[in-house]
Amino acid sequence: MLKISSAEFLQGVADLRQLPKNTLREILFIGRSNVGKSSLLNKLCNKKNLARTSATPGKTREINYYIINNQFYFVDLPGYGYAKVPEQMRAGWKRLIEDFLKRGEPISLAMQLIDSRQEPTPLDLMMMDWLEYYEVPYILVLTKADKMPFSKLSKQLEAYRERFQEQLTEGCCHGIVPFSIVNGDGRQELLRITDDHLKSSPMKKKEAV
Ligand SMILES: Nc1nc2c(ncn2[C@@H]2O[C@H](COP(=O)(O)OP(=O)(O)OP(=O)(O)O)[C@@H](O)[C@H]2O)c(=O)[nH]1
Ligand SMILES: [Mg+2]
Repeated sequence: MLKISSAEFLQGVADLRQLPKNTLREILFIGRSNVGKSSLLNKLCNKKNLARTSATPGKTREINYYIINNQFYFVDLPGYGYAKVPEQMRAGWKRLIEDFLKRGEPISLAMQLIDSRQEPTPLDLMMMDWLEYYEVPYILVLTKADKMPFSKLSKQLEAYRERFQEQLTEGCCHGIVPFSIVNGDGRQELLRITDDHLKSSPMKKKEAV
């Protein structure tokens, strides 16, 4: 089980030239604005105000790097699908995220967040296509699970499993996990999956010259 003993904000990145110099394994948090990315990151670290959360969508504009246990990064990606964002900025976002995913090696796992009460949006599906295309291992996290009665949540989980069966069996999807910051559901499982992926995808050491 992964134990998080330290978590610190490192830097915000608006441009890939600003990526941290120290290349470490990355766990990504992806999803539309307001889906609960920053909340999930805080809950995993058990730190209330590590990542800024907000009831106003579109607050996280940059790719935010957090260093965990001085060993790997949690990376909070800017949320998408916020209606008030101008078209030009949206194009910039697409380019940034696609270039970001293309880097391949440092990315151990992406958590693709979707509100448990909703169907995936066209942008969620596009993101999942990108993750498959660039062969990034990912899991679907169904957020705000506390807002659904248990029976409905089970049905929704089943529906997601059926819908994404191909991604689960032949693609890069490694699981679908309901999650809630209110009761902590899913936290242990996400920490376990994170740990597995960090262990199974060690960074290739640079050849000594
Ligand atoms: N009930 C409930 N509310 C949640 C949960 N997760 C997040 N929220 C709320 O949803 C709102 C948005 O959460 P954030 O974590 O800021 O969302 P985000 O995805 O980081 O949003 P952006 O930074 O705008 O992309 C906040 O008001 C949170 O308190 C959850 O599991 N349960
Ligand atoms: Mg956020």
